[in-house]
Amino acid sequence: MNRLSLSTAGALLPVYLQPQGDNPQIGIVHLGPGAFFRGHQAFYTDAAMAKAGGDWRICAVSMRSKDVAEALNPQDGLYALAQMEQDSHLSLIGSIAEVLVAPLDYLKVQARLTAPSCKYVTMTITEKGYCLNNSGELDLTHADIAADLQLPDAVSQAKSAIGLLTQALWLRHQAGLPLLTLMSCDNLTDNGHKLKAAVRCFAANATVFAKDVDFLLQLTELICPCSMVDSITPATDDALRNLVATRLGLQDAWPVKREAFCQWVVEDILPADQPAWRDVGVVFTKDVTAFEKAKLRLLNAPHSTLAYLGSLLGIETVFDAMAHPQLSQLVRQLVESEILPSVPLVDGLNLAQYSEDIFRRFENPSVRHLLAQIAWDGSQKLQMRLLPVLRDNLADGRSVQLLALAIASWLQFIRLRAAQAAELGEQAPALVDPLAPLLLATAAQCTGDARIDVPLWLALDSIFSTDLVTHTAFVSALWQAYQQLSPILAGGPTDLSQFLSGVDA
Ligand code: CS2
Repeated sequence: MNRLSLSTAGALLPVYLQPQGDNPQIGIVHLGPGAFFRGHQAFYTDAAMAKAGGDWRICAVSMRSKDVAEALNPQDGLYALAQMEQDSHLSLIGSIAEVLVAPLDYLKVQARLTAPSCKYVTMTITEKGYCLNNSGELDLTHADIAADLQLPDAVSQAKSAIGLLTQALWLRHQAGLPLLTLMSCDNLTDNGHKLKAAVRCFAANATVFAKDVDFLLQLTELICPCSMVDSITPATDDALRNLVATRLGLQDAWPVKREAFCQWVVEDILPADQPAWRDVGVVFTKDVTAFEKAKLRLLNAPHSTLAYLGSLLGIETVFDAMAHPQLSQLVRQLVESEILPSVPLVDGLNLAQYSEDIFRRFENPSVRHLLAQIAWDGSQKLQMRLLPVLRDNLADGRSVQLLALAIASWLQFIRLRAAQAAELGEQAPALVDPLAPLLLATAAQCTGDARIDVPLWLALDSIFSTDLVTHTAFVSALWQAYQQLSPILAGGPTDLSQFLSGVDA
């Protein structure tokens, strides 16, 4: 079977890549070419070019791994996107022109970022990729940031995305080119504002840039719109590769699958020269904050809760977790009684219906979304998904019992991973988290007794800040939930009814 490429795709090619098409140039660089990006921003940009043309092809840049580059470059950047509902809809996405690997192609990456034709940088680098501390500011003590701040010039290889972006902005400044528009497409609250502040903070502290007053001043003009991104995108598997081969008759090394639902809400501050995203369903609005909060609290918070509690019960996917009567009732109760009251109203959006629709999406049998994938990077994700709700509820005197249960289930999940590592060695599922060494070292001191364990966990000030650690309502709820979960980890009964009955009205 032929491999997918410009020469084998024929009529499947998007119109702008057809022989009579515009053959558009690169106008966007994207950092973090993961499956989510390829099912979301790359999808919208593909549709925008098909609809209205423009030089908006994407140079995708991987900050670490060469896997995506090795899969897509032999396919001229082409790949299939499957929208998984009852019948899976397949389309060919042509918006990615090439995939570069920063550690291997650094100067080429910088050349793309400093090209006059490049206008935008979009990014999906995950919560940890911004190297922020638990107050959401650039962590100057983060190993990658500390190293990048000391780089002797603007072309030496930076490890962090923030370092790479600041270098590119400075090189454009030196060349008299306009700044790039930087678009965070990650699940962070105030993602655009945090990104802008991080770049400015980096520039003000970097040996190379700190004295360049003009540049620091120009960075006050940097455009970094906030955005809310949403589409459930499980990891690619061989079943998908086979489906694509059967349906297209071409071999695609790395297709992508997601649910049909897809949403992008962007703060309406982009320069006039922009891809026709608003013509293909992207929502532009003055204030994205309420949308972000609604999505992070009503989708991502329950997702993480299902991931940790479900993993403790030995459940594998979101669909299976929602089919577990007690677990689905528990997560619905968490949303109804503790999360929904903390979500600010969104114009034109019925929050209760929005939440119900999200549970429907979790119950989609065609989307096999592994809890283990959602469980990654808990130390970063909780800062955005659960701790802000917890703080709001503590401040407003609302219940935090189920929120504490969600956090306790994450702590017990870390113990589960530690126990699996001790038992299975290399075969064990890894604890994927930038703070894994610290978390596993803490788990190693734990016994399952909340009196001993909870103080150890709360001592992790890179996760739990003083306002939470000193709040008795939270600490006692966490203590209680942790104590009730320990038997499950020890192979005891997996009855969750104890958590359902204890909930304050
Ligand atoms: C998930 C998200 O992996 C995770 O942490 O909660 O990727 C989620 O599927 C997306 O945010 C949905 O838009």
